[in-house]
Amino acid sequence: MTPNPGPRPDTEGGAPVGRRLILGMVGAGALGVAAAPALQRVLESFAAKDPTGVSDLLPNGGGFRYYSVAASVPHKSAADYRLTVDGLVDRPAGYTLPELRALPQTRLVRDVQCVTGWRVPATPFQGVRLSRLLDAAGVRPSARAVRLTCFDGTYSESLTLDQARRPDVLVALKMRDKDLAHAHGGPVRLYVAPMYFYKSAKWLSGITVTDHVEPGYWEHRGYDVDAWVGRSNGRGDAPTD
Ligand SMILES: Nc1nc2c(c(=O)[nH]1)N[C@H]1C(S)=C(S)[C@@H](COP(=O)(O)O)O[C@H]1N2
Ligand SMILES: [Mo]
Repeated sequence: MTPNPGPRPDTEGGAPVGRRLILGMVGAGALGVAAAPALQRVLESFAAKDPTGVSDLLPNGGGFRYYSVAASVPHKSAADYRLTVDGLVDRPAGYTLPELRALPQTRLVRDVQCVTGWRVPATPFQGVRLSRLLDAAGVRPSARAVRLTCFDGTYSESLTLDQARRPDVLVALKMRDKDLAHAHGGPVRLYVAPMYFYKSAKWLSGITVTDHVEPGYWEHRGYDVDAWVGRSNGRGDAPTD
């Protein structure tokens, strides 16, 4: 088993947009930049532990934190969203949102875990198995890995082909039984249930089959490519189609 990498310094929200958003939520922008990190930690620990459910009323409530390494991210609708599948495949493809919605959907309920320590229990995600899109594309024998790219223009992720073919890895269209909101990577994000949440690339736009693992954004910065959360996560109830 790959060693659990454990909690990391909270650098993922380092993009100023994350802090601006949280400050904006409580109307505390006037406190200034110096106070922002400390205030963010207080708000985050409140949101993570909140027994009252009040944080569910916040725009990114319910324990989730908004992360984006890109300063701004375009909005894509059913009219202009495309997911391309290319690389070492026999049949490259481009899927529209209606086409993805028309494919068989898989719903999983697992705990979300970020390496910086926050966790959201029992969160439903739903979408198309990545393995289905890979099978439709016809993966060539020389293929070993998958590279995921995002329409934020910055983030990327990677999986080995074996990881990508797991039944608990989805091209997700819904979270908590609602269409994925833009803040959570909508209209389409990757959802890698058994791994730390950084593997779940938001604003997914490309799936490229490769002959070796190309480390993703955070992996270039020291995170593990194999990001298994632990034995118990992702080994629970069987997925339902
Ligand atoms: N495109 C993109 N995807 C991303 C990230 C990001 O910055 N950009 N952050 C990752 C990390 S570290 C986490 S914990 C989750 C956060 O998802 P959320 O914003 O829906 O809570 O998204 C992951 N996917
Ligand atoms: Mo994360």
